[in-house]
This record gives sequence, C-alpha cells and structure tokens, in this order.
Amino acid sequence: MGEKLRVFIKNLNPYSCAILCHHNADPDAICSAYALSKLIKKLLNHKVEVRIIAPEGISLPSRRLIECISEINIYDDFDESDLIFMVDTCTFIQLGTLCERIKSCNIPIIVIDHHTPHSDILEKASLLIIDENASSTSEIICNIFNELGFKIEEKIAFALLIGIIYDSRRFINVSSRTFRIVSNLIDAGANYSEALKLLYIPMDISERIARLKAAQRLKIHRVNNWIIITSHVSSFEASAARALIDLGADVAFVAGGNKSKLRISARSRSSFYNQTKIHLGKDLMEEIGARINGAGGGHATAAGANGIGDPEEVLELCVKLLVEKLGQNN
Ligand SMILES: [Mn+2]
Repeated sequence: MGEKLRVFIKNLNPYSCAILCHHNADPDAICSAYALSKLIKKLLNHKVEVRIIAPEGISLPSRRLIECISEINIYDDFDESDLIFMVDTCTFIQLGTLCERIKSCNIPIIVIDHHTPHSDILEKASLLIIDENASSTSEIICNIFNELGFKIEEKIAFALLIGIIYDSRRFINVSSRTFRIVSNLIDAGANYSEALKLLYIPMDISERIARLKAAQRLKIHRVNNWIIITSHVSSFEASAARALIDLGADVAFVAGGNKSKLRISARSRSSFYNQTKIHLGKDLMEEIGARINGAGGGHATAAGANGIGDPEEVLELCVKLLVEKLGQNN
C-alpha cells in the first residue's frame, strides 16, 4: 500500500495537496490527516503546500485535540490543488457542502480509509488505500510510514495514537496488529496517559446530578439471579440508565420527562442478553411504547420508549413485562 502511494505521488509531483476529512471530523480523521500531511512532505523533494480541510467543522474532541497539538491547522474551504486526499471518508456525501464540487472536479483523488467504500468513491478515486481490518485510518497511516521506512516523530506518534484510541473505543475489538503498532508509537515517544487525558471529556454538571439522583431514587427488583433497577429523573435518563448498569444492575429502566411527555430508557448488560436472549427493543420497548400511546424500540441492550403515563406505573409495567419474559424462558 505504501509503495503504491509513493509511486503515485512521485509521478504526479504535486505542489499543492488538499486532505479532506468527513464533516464533523473526529480525532481519527484529524490525526490521520495531520500525519499524512507530514508524510507527503517527506515524499517530495520540493516544497509542497498541504492543507487539511474539514467541511462543516470538527467534533468537540477534535477541538480539544488541535488546542493541544498546535501545529494542526484546519481549513473549512477547498482551494484548487494538484492532488486531493480523502481520509476516513467512505462516500462523497460525508464531505457535506463540498460534496458536489469534489465529485465533479478533475483533480486526482486518493482515498485512505478503513470503512467499506461507497460505489461513488470506487468510480471516481484514482487510488484506493482501504484496509477494513484496520482499527482506524490512523493505523493505516502508521503502516504506510513503516512500509516506506520513515521514522515517526514524537508529535506524529502522539497524534496517531490518539486516532487509534478514539476509533477503537479504547481497544475494544482490535487485533494483535493494532497492539504492536501502538507499542511502536509509545516507543516513538507517544504518551499513552496524555492521549487518554486528552480524549476524556468531563461530564456536564447537570448530567452528573441526574445520574446521582437516579442512584438516590433507585428501586431494586431481584428476579432469579438478575438485578433489575428502576429509577426516574427529569432529564438524562439514558445516561442515568447506563450509570445504573455500571453500578451493578443487569437491567435498568429509567423514566425521564413527565406524565404528558414520558420517556423510558432501558439498558442491559450484554451478559443478560446473551443468556436470556431478551431484546430490549423488540421484546420490551416496542410493547411499552404501544401501551403508553407512543412508540418504542431500539437495540438488544439499549432501547427506549416515548408516550404518556405515570412514570412509576410505567416503570412497574416494564418490570412486570420483563419478569413475564424471563418466566417464559424457564
Ligand atoms: Mn475512523
């Protein structure tokens, strides 16, 4: 992959490059774009201008990131250039306001991504560097540095580490290959705890209070060996339900809003779903939604319903329904 990229860039010999990120660019997009900008400069013998462009802005964690790595400059508009890169972006639609312009331009486009490319990209791109087994686009950029024998400097290593941590959601579902790359980045000077600190976004005080109130008001229902928790808050019910799972519940139902605008948030531990096969969306919240003159649904372990009703009564109904489902399982 690295060699193909090197040959392509050397042959084209661009004097200006644009690296496009998807709209609301996340740390993986920003960090891979930053490292790629350094790589392009290493590949060419002359001075090349490289601009990182994030149409429609960047995400909150990305904003914290560029405050910390002050070298990263982000532009929001596209100027003519000799070569376009698209990183972490698998369809032109993700380019937001730049979509049509890029789609119809005559500039060569190189796509570097870890998502399955959309057909519009397959048709238009001059070179595709796709690795769907990679944890992140940052991981692919690391591989390219290594394949081409370029040293990864401390700042670049730090950025790439952040991209990998962010996209792998702190190393959930990664291969041994990712760990080897991360170990090399840390050896190159990237500070792991600094990277974690940078990605940590403190929770808003009202959300923390909602979580604490949910804990203060919780009711414990023990069914077989399952711990089912109900509680109510005025807002942040989804966050509160997640917090109750962290506290030790197997299933948590938290009501939010009020009688005329009731919201129920349901969460379960994945072990609960694996053992009982009770799908919170299909088996519970769809029915709860219908019973409270509203609608409900969601995923197996995270679901919700909206409607009308007394919070306490509806929570009781949730537990009753769940107990029935558990009974059917026995
Ligand atoms: Mn990504």
